[in-house]
Amino acid sequence: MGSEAKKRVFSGIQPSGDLHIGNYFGAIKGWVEHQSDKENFFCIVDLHSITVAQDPDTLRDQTRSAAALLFASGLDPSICSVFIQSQVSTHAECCWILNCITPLGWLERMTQFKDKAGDQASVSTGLLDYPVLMAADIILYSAHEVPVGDDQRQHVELARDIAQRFNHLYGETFVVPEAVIPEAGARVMGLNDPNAKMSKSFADVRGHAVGMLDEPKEIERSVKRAVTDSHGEIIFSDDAERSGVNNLLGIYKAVTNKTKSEVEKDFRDARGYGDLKTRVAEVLIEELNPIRDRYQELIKDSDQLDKLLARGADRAASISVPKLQEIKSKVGLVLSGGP
Ligand code: AQP
Repeated sequence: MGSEAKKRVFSGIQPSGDLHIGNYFGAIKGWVEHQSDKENFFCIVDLHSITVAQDPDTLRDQTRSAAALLFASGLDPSICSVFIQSQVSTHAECCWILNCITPLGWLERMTQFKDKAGDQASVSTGLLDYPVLMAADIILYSAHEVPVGDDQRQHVELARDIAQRFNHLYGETFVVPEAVIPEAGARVMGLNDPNAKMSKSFADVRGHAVGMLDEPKEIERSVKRAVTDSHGEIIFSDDAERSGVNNLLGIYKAVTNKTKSEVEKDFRDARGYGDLKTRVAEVLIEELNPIRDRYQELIKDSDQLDKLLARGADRAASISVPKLQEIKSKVGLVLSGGP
């Protein structure tokens, strides 16, 4: 198959904290597995991160760390464009134009906005506008597919609505993207609260998340502390009371790529939840050890990391700059150096 026939993929990750196994199984692992058969753009979305308060030095470190982790997880810079969102200015410019055709009500309905805004006294306009910037990220690249965890499904739906509205107002301009949600790992829940999604924002809460860079001892400790129940049976279940065990089985399934019945078979002779937790910790350690080792190498060589990111940003600009010119022209803006 020639590269022209390959489907284009765009996805992003916020450098808003330490990346965890939810980010890995919900997004990164799938990006790596399918990178050869697609044309890929993966973006560290630092502009999205500043929709909530960030310490500037910490944000810079986390942005570089997220980039190194993507490469360490197996993204190959010769076939994927990995770049930092704020280094390609088309994203913010396109977002402004899309803001002007997006009804406010569409944004006020977003559940992630409602969850994050919660009962905070002051919420930034950026937090409300988050999904429009995400729509700009995706449709600037004419991406067909957006591989994300289940929590981002509603935002991709909104990107589709915005693309369709623009096409309707100004003529065919954007590809209408599709969300691609993995079957296993689509929603990894907090180990301390299996009814809430594992999230970077709670990563400092003891026992909430397994970080992608956690040492084996920490992984064991977090998994051993995971909330379970008193039923004792190690099977998948939709029962909310059993969501802790379900989450641990889901993590095991995401690591091993086994079917549900194969996973349940693996635990048929287990002696209680102690055995389940030991095995889940073991497979996680096996999966994350080589990633952590490669990360340590990459993060040491900051010149090389900057070069890889500059290469990704150049490739991204080569697609998104002409697309932004087309958008500007369609809405009636005067282009510099042309009609
Ligand atoms: N718990 C999760 N289970 C499965 N997938 C998840 N993702 C995030 N959490 C889980 C997926 O990871 C990708 C990158 O997410 P993001 O960084 O853009 O933002 P997020 O979804 O808001 O992630 P967090 O960890 O909850 O960060 P904060 O706390 O900063 O908001 C996405 O594909 C997402 O679906």
